[in-house]
Amino acid sequence: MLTARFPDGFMWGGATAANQIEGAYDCGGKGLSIQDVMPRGIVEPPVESPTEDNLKLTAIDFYHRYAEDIALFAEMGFKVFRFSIAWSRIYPRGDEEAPNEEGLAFYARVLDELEKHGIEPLVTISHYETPLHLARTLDGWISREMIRHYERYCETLFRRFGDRVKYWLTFNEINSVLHEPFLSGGIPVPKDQLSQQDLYQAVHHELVASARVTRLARELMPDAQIGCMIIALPVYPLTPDPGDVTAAMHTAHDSYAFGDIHCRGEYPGYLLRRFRENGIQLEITEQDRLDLTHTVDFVSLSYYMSVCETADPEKKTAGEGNILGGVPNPTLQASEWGWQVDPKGLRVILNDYWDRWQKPLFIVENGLGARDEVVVIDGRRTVVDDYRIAYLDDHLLQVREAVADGVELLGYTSWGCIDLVSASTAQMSKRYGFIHVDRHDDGTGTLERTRKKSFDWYRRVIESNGEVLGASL
Ligand code: BGP
Repeated sequence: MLTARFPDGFMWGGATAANQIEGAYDCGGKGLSIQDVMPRGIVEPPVESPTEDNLKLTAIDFYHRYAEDIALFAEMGFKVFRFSIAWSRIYPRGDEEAPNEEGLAFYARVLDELEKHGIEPLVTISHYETPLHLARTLDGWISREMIRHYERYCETLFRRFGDRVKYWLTFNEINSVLHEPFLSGGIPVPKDQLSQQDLYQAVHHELVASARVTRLARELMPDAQIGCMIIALPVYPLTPDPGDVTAAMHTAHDSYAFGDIHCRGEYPGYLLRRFRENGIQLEITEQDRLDLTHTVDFVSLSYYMSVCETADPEKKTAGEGNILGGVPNPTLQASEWGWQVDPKGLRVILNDYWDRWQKPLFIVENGLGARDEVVVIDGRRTVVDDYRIAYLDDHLLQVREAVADGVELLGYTSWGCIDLVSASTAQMSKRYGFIHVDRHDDGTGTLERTRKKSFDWYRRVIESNGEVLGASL
Protein backbone atom coordinates (compact mmCIF):
# COMPACT_ATOMS: atom_id res chain seq x y z
CA MET A 1 0.00 0.00 0.00
CA LEU A 2 1.21 3.46 -0.85
CA THR A 3 1.49 5.43 2.37
CA ALA A 4 3.40 8.41 1.06
CA ARG A 5 1.62 10.90 -1.20
CA PHE A 6 2.17 14.41 -2.45
CA PRO A 7 -0.40 16.84 -1.08
CA ASP A 8 -3.23 18.12 -3.27
CA GLY A 9 -2.25 21.35 -4.98
CA PHE A 10 1.45 20.47 -4.86
CA MET A 11 3.23 22.85 -7.21
CA TRP A 12 5.13 20.90 -9.86
CA GLY A 13 7.24 22.79 -12.32
CA GLY A 14 10.64 23.87 -13.53
CA ALA A 15 13.27 26.51 -12.76
CA THR A 16 15.57 28.80 -14.73
CA ALA A 17 17.49 32.06 -14.36
CA ALA A 18 17.47 35.05 -16.71
CA ASN A 19 21.20 35.10 -17.45
CA GLN A 20 21.18 31.40 -18.31
CA ILE A 21 18.24 31.46 -20.74
CA GLU A 22 17.34 34.91 -22.03
CA GLY A 23 20.31 35.98 -24.12
CA ALA A 24 19.58 39.38 -25.71
CA TYR A 25 22.13 40.77 -23.29
CA ASP A 26 22.07 44.24 -24.83
CA CYS A 27 18.50 44.36 -26.17
CA GLY A 28 15.60 46.42 -24.92
CA GLY A 29 17.78 48.84 -23.00
CA LYS A 30 19.37 46.16 -20.80
CA GLY A 31 22.60 47.11 -19.06
CA LEU A 32 25.47 44.74 -18.42
CA SER A 33 25.36 42.32 -15.52
CA ILE A 34 28.28 40.51 -13.92
CA GLN A 35 27.33 37.46 -16.02
CA ASP A 36 28.13 39.30 -19.23
CA VAL A 37 31.80 39.36 -18.19
CA MET A 38 31.95 35.76 -16.90
CA PRO A 39 32.53 33.74 -20.08
CA ARG A 40 33.82 30.75 -18.11
CA GLY A 41 31.45 30.90 -15.17
CA ILE A 42 33.42 30.52 -11.95
CA VAL A 43 36.13 28.42 -13.57
CA GLU A 44 38.15 31.48 -14.64
CA PRO A 45 38.20 35.08 -13.43
CA PRO A 46 35.89 37.63 -15.05
CA VAL A 47 37.02 39.62 -18.08
CA GLU A 48 36.90 43.37 -18.75
CA SER A 49 33.95 43.50 -21.17
CA PRO A 50 31.64 41.04 -22.97
CA THR A 51 33.38 38.63 -25.34
CA GLU A 52 31.80 36.61 -28.13
CA ASP A 53 32.72 33.29 -26.55
CA ASN A 54 30.34 34.01 -23.66
CA LEU A 55 27.37 31.73 -24.37
CA LYS A 56 25.17 33.69 -21.96
CA LEU A 57 25.08 36.70 -24.26
CA THR A 58 22.63 34.83 -26.49
CA ALA A 59 21.97 31.79 -24.24
CA ILE A 60 18.92 29.91 -25.57
CA ASP A 61 17.23 33.12 -26.72
CA PHE A 62 14.31 32.80 -24.33
CA TYR A 63 13.96 36.56 -24.72
CA HIS A 64 12.46 35.97 -28.15
CA ARG A 65 11.18 32.41 -27.74
CA TYR A 66 9.46 32.59 -24.35
CA ALA A 67 6.01 31.91 -25.78
CA GLU A 68 7.11 28.70 -27.49
CA ASP A 69 8.99 27.56 -24.37
CA ILE A 70 6.16 28.30 -21.97
CA ALA A 71 3.79 26.38 -24.26
CA LEU A 72 6.11 23.37 -23.90
CA PHE A 73 6.10 23.76 -20.10
CA ALA A 74 2.31 23.84 -20.23
CA GLU A 75 2.34 20.65 -22.29
CA MET A 76 4.17 18.95 -19.42
CA GLY A 77 1.47 20.25 -17.09
CA PHE A 78 3.61 22.73 -15.13
CA LYS A 79 1.73 24.36 -12.27
CA VAL A 80 4.60 26.76 -11.56
CA PHE A 81 7.53 28.24 -13.44
CA ARG A 82 10.51 29.72 -11.60
CA PHE A 83 12.43 32.40 -13.48
CA SER A 84 14.50 35.38 -12.45
CA ILE A 85 14.14 38.97 -13.45
CA ALA A 86 17.41 40.39 -14.75
CA TRP A 87 18.07 43.39 -12.51
CA SER A 88 20.00 45.14 -15.30
CA ARG A 89 16.97 44.91 -17.62
CA ILE A 90 14.97 46.95 -15.12
CA TYR A 91 17.77 49.20 -13.84
CA PRO A 92 20.52 49.01 -16.48
CA ARG A 93 23.24 50.44 -14.26
CA GLY A 94 21.45 49.71 -11.01
CA ASP A 95 21.53 53.25 -9.66
CA GLU A 96 19.02 55.05 -11.90
CA GLU A 97 16.02 56.76 -10.35
CA ALA A 98 13.53 55.47 -12.95
CA PRO A 99 13.21 51.96 -14.36
CA ASN A 100 13.65 50.88 -17.96
CA GLU A 101 10.10 50.46 -19.26
CA GLU A 102 11.14 48.11 -22.04
CA GLY A 103 12.56 45.69 -19.52
CA LEU A 104 9.38 45.75 -17.47
CA ALA A 105 7.33 45.23 -20.63
CA PHE A 106 9.27 42.05 -21.43
CA TYR A 107 8.43 40.46 -18.07
CA ALA A 108 4.82 41.59 -18.41
CA ARG A 109 4.69 39.61 -21.65
CA VAL A 110 6.20 36.56 -19.93
CA LEU A 111 3.55 36.85 -17.21
CA ASP A 112 0.81 37.15 -19.85
CA GLU A 113 1.97 33.91 -21.38
CA LEU A 114 2.10 32.11 -18.03
CA GLU A 115 -1.38 33.35 -17.16
CA LYS A 116 -2.67 32.13 -20.51
CA HIS A 117 -1.56 28.62 -19.53
CA GLY A 118 -2.57 28.85 -15.87
CA ILE A 119 1.05 28.57 -14.67
CA GLU A 120 1.93 30.27 -11.37
CA PRO A 121 5.06 32.46 -11.58
CA LEU A 122 7.78 32.07 -8.96
CA VAL A 123 10.16 35.00 -9.29
CA THR A 124 13.77 35.17 -8.14
CA ILE A 125 14.56 38.83 -7.69
CA SER A 126 18.35 38.44 -7.78
CA HIS A 127 19.88 35.33 -9.32
CA TYR A 128 23.64 35.90 -9.68
CA GLU A 129 22.88 38.96 -11.84
CA THR A 130 24.15 42.07 -10.05
CA PRO A 131 24.35 45.00 -12.49
CA LEU A 132 28.00 45.27 -13.49
CA HIS A 133 28.08 49.00 -12.78
CA LEU A 134 27.17 48.41 -9.13
CA ALA A 135 29.74 45.64 -8.85
CA ARG A 136 32.48 47.82 -10.27
CA THR A 137 31.66 51.14 -8.65
CA LEU A 138 30.49 49.99 -5.21
CA ASP A 139 32.33 46.67 -4.82
CA GLY A 140 28.94 44.98 -4.85
CA TRP A 141 27.34 44.05 -1.54
CA ILE A 142 30.33 45.19 0.49
CA SER A 143 28.70 48.58 0.18
CA ARG A 144 25.67 49.46 2.29
CA GLU A 145 24.42 51.54 -0.65
CA MET A 146 23.45 48.30 -2.38
CA ILE A 147 20.52 47.99 0.01
CA ARG A 148 19.00 51.21 -1.31
CA HIS A 149 19.45 50.21 -4.95
CA TYR A 150 18.05 46.74 -4.36
CA GLU A 151 15.06 48.16 -2.48
CA ARG A 152 14.25 50.55 -5.30
CA TYR A 153 14.44 47.67 -7.78
CA CYS A 154 12.17 45.51 -5.59
CA GLU A 155 9.67 48.28 -5.05
CA THR A 156 9.39 48.69 -8.81
CA LEU A 157 8.76 44.95 -9.24
CA PHE A 158 6.24 44.81 -6.39
CA ARG A 159 4.31 47.82 -7.66
CA ARG A 160 4.26 46.63 -11.28
CA PHE A 161 3.78 42.91 -10.81
CA GLY A 162 2.43 42.60 -7.28
CA ASP A 163 -1.06 41.74 -8.49
CA ARG A 164 0.30 39.03 -10.80
CA VAL A 165 3.12 37.38 -8.81
CA LYS A 166 2.48 35.81 -5.42
CA TYR A 167 5.73 33.90 -4.79
CA TRP A 168 9.03 35.82 -4.59
CA LEU A 169 12.58 34.78 -3.66
CA THR A 170 14.89 37.56 -2.53
CA PHE A 171 18.35 36.15 -3.38
CA ASN A 172 19.29 32.95 -5.15
CA GLU A 173 21.44 30.61 -3.02
CA ILE A 174 22.32 33.39 -0.60
CA ASN A 175 24.81 31.21 1.30
CA SER A 176 27.02 30.92 -1.79
CA VAL A 177 28.38 34.45 -1.21
CA LEU A 178 30.83 33.00 1.32
CA HIS A 179 32.34 30.90 -1.45
CA GLU A 180 31.73 32.83 -4.68
CA PRO A 181 31.76 36.52 -3.75
CA PHE A 182 31.65 37.86 -7.33
CA LEU A 183 28.98 35.53 -8.67
CA SER A 184 26.80 35.78 -5.61
CA GLY A 185 27.56 39.21 -4.18
CA GLY A 186 28.93 41.18 -7.13
CA ILE A 187 32.16 41.66 -5.14
CA PRO A 188 34.98 42.15 -7.65
CA VAL A 189 37.76 41.24 -5.22
CA PRO A 190 39.34 37.78 -5.63
CA LYS A 191 38.33 35.56 -2.74
CA ASP A 192 41.86 35.10 -1.42
CA GLN A 193 42.27 38.87 -1.15
CA LEU A 194 38.94 39.46 0.55
CA SER A 195 38.90 39.83 4.34
CA GLN A 196 36.36 37.94 6.44
CA GLN A 197 35.33 41.33 7.77
CA ASP A 198 34.33 42.59 4.29
CA LEU A 199 32.77 39.30 3.32
CA TYR A 200 30.52 39.13 6.38
CA GLN A 201 29.67 42.82 6.06
CA ALA A 202 28.45 42.01 2.53
CA VAL A 203 26.46 39.08 3.91
CA HIS A 204 24.94 41.38 6.49
CA HIS A 205 23.88 43.90 3.85
CA GLU A 206 22.20 41.19 1.80
CA LEU A 207 20.38 39.87 4.85
CA VAL A 208 19.16 43.33 5.82
CA ALA A 209 18.09 43.98 2.22
CA SER A 210 16.21 40.69 2.14
CA ALA A 211 14.39 41.52 5.39
CA ARG A 212 13.60 45.11 4.36
CA VAL A 213 11.98 44.05 1.10
CA THR A 214 10.10 41.31 2.92
CA ARG A 215 8.52 44.04 5.04
CA LEU A 216 7.89 46.16 1.95
CA ALA A 217 6.30 43.22 0.16
CA ARG A 218 3.85 42.77 3.05
CA GLU A 219 2.89 46.44 2.86
CA LEU A 220 2.42 46.49 -0.90
CA MET A 221 1.18 42.93 -1.55
CA PRO A 222 -0.71 41.50 1.44
CA ASP A 223 -1.15 38.11 -0.26
CA ALA A 224 2.46 37.67 -1.30
CA GLN A 225 4.68 34.87 -0.03
CA ILE A 226 8.31 35.81 0.39
CA GLY A 227 11.01 33.18 0.58
CA CYS A 228 14.73 33.02 1.11
CA MET A 229 16.74 30.61 -1.04
CA ILE A 230 19.57 28.47 0.27
CA ILE A 231 21.89 25.83 -1.15
CA ALA A 232 20.81 22.82 0.90
CA LEU A 233 23.88 20.75 1.61
CA PRO A 234 23.73 17.94 4.15
CA VAL A 235 27.14 17.72 5.83
CA TYR A 236 27.94 14.21 7.08
CA PRO A 237 30.86 13.39 9.38
CA LEU A 238 33.43 11.45 7.33
CA THR A 239 33.75 8.93 10.21
CA PRO A 240 31.90 8.40 13.50
CA ASP A 241 34.79 10.12 15.31
CA PRO A 242 33.19 12.87 17.45
CA GLY A 243 35.87 15.23 16.12
CA ASP A 244 34.46 14.69 12.62
CA VAL A 245 30.91 15.15 13.93
CA THR A 246 31.89 18.50 15.44
CA ALA A 247 33.66 19.53 12.24
CA ALA A 248 30.52 18.64 10.28
CA MET A 249 28.46 20.78 12.68
CA HIS A 250 30.70 23.79 12.10
CA THR A 251 30.52 23.44 8.32
CA ALA A 252 26.75 23.00 8.46
CA HIS A 253 26.52 26.25 10.46
CA ASP A 254 27.91 28.13 7.44
CA SER A 255 24.64 27.45 5.66
CA TYR A 256 22.26 27.23 8.63
CA ALA A 257 23.18 30.78 9.57
CA PHE A 258 21.37 32.15 6.52
CA GLY A 259 18.17 30.25 7.28
CA ASP A 260 18.42 30.98 11.02
CA ILE A 261 18.58 34.73 10.39
CA HIS A 262 15.86 34.67 7.73
CA CYS A 263 13.54 32.61 9.93
CA ARG A 264 14.37 33.78 13.46
CA GLY A 265 15.20 37.39 12.74
CA GLU A 266 18.53 37.57 14.56
CA TYR A 267 22.10 36.35 14.42
CA PRO A 268 22.64 32.90 15.95
CA GLY A 269 25.09 32.53 18.86
CA TYR A 270 27.54 30.32 16.95
CA LEU A 271 28.02 33.04 14.32
CA LEU A 272 28.46 35.80 16.89
CA ARG A 273 31.11 33.62 18.51
CA ARG A 274 32.86 33.20 15.18
CA PHE A 275 32.87 36.98 14.73
CA ARG A 276 34.27 37.50 18.25
CA GLU A 277 37.01 34.94 17.88
CA ASN A 278 38.12 36.16 14.47
CA GLY A 279 38.14 39.86 15.22
CA ILE A 280 35.20 40.51 12.89
CA GLN A 281 33.32 43.63 13.93
CA LEU A 282 30.36 44.28 11.71
CA GLU A 283 28.58 47.54 11.35
CA ILE A 284 25.09 46.57 12.51
CA THR A 285 22.79 49.50 13.25
CA GLU A 286 19.78 49.50 15.57
CA GLN A 287 17.61 49.86 12.48
CA ASP A 288 19.31 46.80 10.95
CA ARG A 289 18.35 44.77 14.02
CA LEU A 290 14.74 45.88 13.72
CA ASP A 291 14.73 45.19 9.98
CA LEU A 292 16.02 41.65 10.46
CA THR A 293 12.96 40.76 12.54
CA HIS A 294 10.89 40.71 9.34
CA THR A 295 11.22 37.01 8.70
CA VAL A 296 10.31 35.06 5.59
CA ASP A 297 7.10 33.13 4.87
CA PHE A 298 8.87 30.09 3.47
CA VAL A 299 12.31 28.65 2.85
CA SER A 300 13.29 27.57 -0.64
CA LEU A 301 16.31 25.50 -1.48
CA SER A 302 18.43 24.00 -4.20
CA TYR A 303 19.59 20.45 -3.72
CA TYR A 304 22.21 18.69 -5.80
CA MET A 305 24.49 16.82 -3.42
CA SER A 306 25.73 16.16 0.10
CA VAL A 307 29.31 16.34 1.36
CA CYS A 308 31.40 15.01 4.22
CA GLU A 309 33.54 16.85 6.73
CA THR A 310 36.48 15.76 8.82
CA ALA A 311 38.70 17.15 11.57
CA ASP A 312 41.69 15.29 10.15
CA PRO A 313 43.68 17.67 7.91
CA GLU A 314 45.20 14.72 6.04
CA LYS A 315 41.80 13.48 4.92
CA LYS A 316 40.51 16.90 4.02
CA THR A 317 40.36 16.84 0.24
CA ALA A 318 38.17 19.21 -1.73
CA GLY A 319 35.31 17.85 -3.79
CA GLU A 320 35.19 18.69 -7.47
CA GLY A 321 32.86 21.20 -9.06
CA ASN A 322 30.69 22.06 -6.11
CA ILE A 323 30.24 25.64 -4.97
CA LEU A 324 30.36 25.02 -1.23
CA GLY A 325 33.26 22.58 -1.25
CA GLY A 326 33.50 19.70 1.25
CA VAL A 327 35.08 16.29 1.45
CA PRO A 328 33.76 13.68 -1.03
CA ASN A 329 31.69 10.82 0.39
CA PRO A 330 33.41 7.48 -0.31
CA THR A 331 30.05 5.68 -0.55
CA LEU A 332 28.57 7.81 -3.34
CA GLN A 333 28.95 8.05 -7.11
CA ALA A 334 29.43 11.39 -8.81
CA SER A 335 28.15 12.94 -12.02
CA GLU A 336 30.57 13.66 -14.83
CA TRP A 337 31.13 17.09 -13.25
CA GLY A 338 32.00 15.57 -9.87
CA TRP A 339 28.70 16.36 -8.12
CA GLN A 340 27.96 13.44 -5.80
CA VAL A 341 24.51 11.95 -6.20
CA ASP A 342 22.63 11.38 -2.93
CA PRO A 343 18.82 11.12 -3.15
CA LYS A 344 18.43 10.16 0.53
CA GLY A 345 20.30 13.32 1.51
CA LEU A 346 17.34 15.28 0.17
CA ARG A 347 14.94 13.59 2.60
CA VAL A 348 17.44 14.20 5.40
CA ILE A 349 17.84 17.91 4.72
CA LEU A 350 14.11 18.48 4.20
CA ASN A 351 13.41 16.96 7.62
CA ASP A 352 16.26 18.90 9.10
CA TYR A 353 15.13 22.28 7.76
CA TRP A 354 11.50 21.66 8.67
CA ASP A 355 12.42 20.64 12.23
CA ARG A 356 14.72 23.62 12.59
CA TRP A 357 12.59 26.42 11.17
CA GLN A 358 8.99 25.15 11.01
CA LYS A 359 8.43 27.13 7.83
CA PRO A 360 6.99 25.65 4.65
CA LEU A 361 9.73 24.52 2.28
CA PHE A 362 9.94 24.76 -1.51
CA ILE A 363 12.47 22.78 -3.55
CA VAL A 364 13.26 25.25 -6.30
CA GLU A 365 16.25 23.47 -7.85
CA ASN A 366 17.23 19.84 -8.28
CA GLY A 367 18.47 17.97 -11.30
CA LEU A 368 21.26 16.19 -13.12
CA GLY A 369 23.72 17.95 -15.38
CA ALA A 370 24.67 15.45 -18.09
CA ARG A 371 25.73 15.22 -21.72
CA ASP A 372 22.90 14.28 -24.06
CA GLU A 373 22.84 12.86 -27.53
CA VAL A 374 20.04 13.59 -29.97
CA VAL A 375 18.85 10.50 -31.83
CA VAL A 376 16.09 9.91 -34.36
CA ILE A 377 13.49 7.31 -33.41
CA ASP A 378 10.53 6.61 -35.73
CA GLY A 379 11.40 9.72 -37.67
CA ARG A 380 11.36 11.96 -34.57
CA ARG A 381 14.29 13.62 -32.87
CA THR A 382 14.61 12.86 -29.18
CA VAL A 383 17.09 12.19 -26.36
CA VAL A 384 16.84 8.91 -24.49
CA ASP A 385 17.81 10.33 -21.11
CA ASP A 386 17.08 7.38 -18.84
CA TYR A 387 19.91 8.55 -16.53
CA ARG A 388 18.09 11.83 -15.91
CA ILE A 389 14.77 10.11 -15.32
CA ALA A 390 16.44 7.73 -12.85
CA TYR A 391 18.09 10.63 -11.00
CA LEU A 392 14.87 12.63 -10.71
CA ASP A 393 12.77 9.59 -9.87
CA ASP A 394 15.15 8.60 -7.06
CA HIS A 395 15.09 12.11 -5.62
CA LEU A 396 11.35 12.56 -5.91
CA LEU A 397 10.73 9.27 -4.10
CA GLN A 398 12.74 10.67 -1.21
CA VAL A 399 10.80 13.92 -1.38
CA ARG A 400 7.60 11.90 -1.09
CA GLU A 401 9.05 10.17 1.98
CA ALA A 402 9.83 13.55 3.52
CA VAL A 403 6.27 14.66 2.94
CA ALA A 404 5.11 11.47 4.69
CA ASP A 405 7.50 12.37 7.55
CA GLY A 406 5.42 15.50 8.02
CA VAL A 407 7.50 18.07 6.17
CA GLU A 408 5.35 20.88 4.81
CA LEU A 409 6.41 21.25 1.20
CA LEU A 410 4.89 23.73 -1.24
CA GLY A 411 6.35 22.42 -4.46
CA TYR A 412 9.19 21.20 -6.60
CA THR A 413 10.73 22.96 -9.58
CA SER A 414 13.33 20.89 -11.37
CA TRP A 415 16.43 22.88 -12.32
CA GLY A 416 17.00 23.75 -15.92
CA CYS A 417 13.65 22.40 -17.14
CA ILE A 418 14.90 23.45 -20.56
CA ASP A 419 18.60 23.16 -21.46
CA LEU A 420 20.45 26.32 -20.50
CA VAL A 421 23.95 27.65 -19.96
CA SER A 422 25.62 26.27 -16.83
CA ALA A 423 26.23 28.71 -13.98
CA SER A 424 29.50 27.21 -12.77
CA THR A 425 31.16 26.30 -16.07
CA ALA A 426 29.20 28.39 -18.62
CA GLN A 427 28.89 25.30 -20.81
CA MET A 428 25.89 24.26 -22.87
CA SER A 429 26.96 20.61 -22.76
CA LYS A 430 26.07 20.32 -19.07
CA ARG A 431 22.39 19.81 -19.73
CA TYR A 432 19.54 19.55 -17.24
CA GLY A 433 16.43 19.95 -19.37
CA PHE A 434 13.37 17.95 -20.33
CA ILE A 435 13.67 19.95 -23.52
CA HIS A 436 16.86 19.76 -25.57
CA VAL A 437 18.12 22.99 -27.14
CA ASP A 438 20.33 22.72 -30.18
CA ARG A 439 23.25 24.84 -29.05
CA HIS A 440 26.80 23.74 -28.39
CA ASP A 441 29.81 24.82 -26.37
CA ASP A 442 31.37 26.41 -29.46
CA GLY A 443 28.29 28.60 -29.88
CA THR A 444 26.92 26.81 -32.95
CA GLY A 445 23.42 25.36 -33.21
CA THR A 446 19.97 26.15 -34.52
CA LEU A 447 18.36 26.66 -31.09
CA GLU A 448 15.69 24.15 -32.12
CA ARG A 449 13.75 22.72 -29.17
CA THR A 450 13.33 18.90 -28.92
CA ARG A 451 11.34 16.96 -26.34
CA LYS A 452 13.51 14.41 -24.51
CA LYS A 453 12.23 11.10 -23.14
CA SER A 454 12.13 12.74 -19.69
CA PHE A 455 9.61 15.27 -21.07
CA ASP A 456 6.91 12.63 -21.29
CA TRP A 457 8.02 11.04 -18.00
CA TYR A 458 7.70 14.34 -16.13
CA ARG A 459 4.31 14.98 -17.74
CA ARG A 460 3.12 11.68 -16.30
CA VAL A 461 4.62 12.43 -12.90
CA ILE A 462 2.76 15.73 -12.75
CA GLU A 463 -0.47 14.31 -14.12
CA SER A 464 -0.48 11.58 -11.45
CA ASN A 465 0.72 13.95 -8.69
CA GLY A 466 3.74 11.72 -8.23
CA GLU A 467 1.88 8.39 -8.08
CA VAL A 468 3.85 6.94 -11.01
CA LEU A 469 7.21 7.46 -9.32
CA GLY A 470 9.24 4.33 -8.79
CA ALA A 471 7.64 2.51 -11.73
CA SER A 472 10.05 1.09 -14.30
CA LEU A 473 10.92 3.56 -17.04
C1 BGP B 1 22.81 26.52 -8.82
C2 BGP B 1 22.37 27.81 -9.46
C3 BGP B 1 21.80 27.68 -10.80
C4 BGP B 1 22.23 26.48 -11.60
C5 BGP B 1 22.51 25.24 -10.81
C6 BGP B 1 23.26 24.17 -11.55
O1 BGP B 1 23.94 26.76 -8.06
O2 BGP B 1 21.42 28.50 -8.68
O3 BGP B 1 21.92 28.92 -11.43
O4 BGP B 1 23.00 26.73 -12.66
O5 BGP B 1 23.20 25.49 -9.63
O6 BGP B 1 24.60 24.51 -11.60
P1 BGP B 1 25.49 24.41 -12.90
O7 BGP B 1 24.78 25.23 -13.91
O8 BGP B 1 26.78 24.97 -12.53
O9 BGP B 1 25.54 22.99 -13.26
